[in-house]
Amino acid sequence: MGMSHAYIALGGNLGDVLTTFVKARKELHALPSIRVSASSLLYCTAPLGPDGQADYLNTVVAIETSMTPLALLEILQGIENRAGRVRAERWGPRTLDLDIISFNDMQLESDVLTLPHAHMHRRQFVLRPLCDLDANWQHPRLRKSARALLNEILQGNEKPLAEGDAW
Ligand code: A4P
Ligand code: MG
Repeated sequence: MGMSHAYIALGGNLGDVLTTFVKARKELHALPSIRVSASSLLYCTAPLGPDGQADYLNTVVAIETSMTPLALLEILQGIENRAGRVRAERWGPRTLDLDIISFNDMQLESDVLTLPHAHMHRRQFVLRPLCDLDANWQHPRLRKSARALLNEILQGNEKPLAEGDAW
């Protein structure tokens, strides 16, 4: 059985987000086809998108899986739904968002799945936790490391995230 390596970003800004993250990580790890191998620190981040929403919590976990990317996406959507996710406005508040950041060094652009995640290289709330886990991770299309992508954002004068916490 071939094992793949993937990074999953967790985000949320509604309800008890930390408890939701802990539950989601447990649900993932409990699946026979997924092993959660590492968790980054947990960051409190200013909302990107419509004004007036609460700050987000963001983190990234590393997994080993025997699943295909599409099967993994379905599993993640099931976990989001059980966490009370309601899809309303784009980039609006949510209890739990689970995005596949990368899957091996696969490059994919389909209606349902883009790999690596289409916006990951422009988001500190993804790159900073990813750097906790592997700053040398290479974006397969941009051919730049997570650290280099994060440095580009910081050089554009975006305020660095506050220190993260273990969870
Ligand atoms: N989809 C395509 N590629 C992927 C992928 N790599 N991983 C499709 C997961 N899903 C992927 O997502 C819409 C569709 O994207 C899915 O049906 C899937 O087929 P969604 O989760 O239903 O809707 P969404 O979350 O509103 O859209 P999206 O694009 O995931 O939103 P974003 O871009 O993730 O933005 N601010 C802070 N500080 N922190 C955050 O985490 N998150 C968002 C959500 C906005 N602002 C934020 C944060
Ligand atoms: Mg999403």
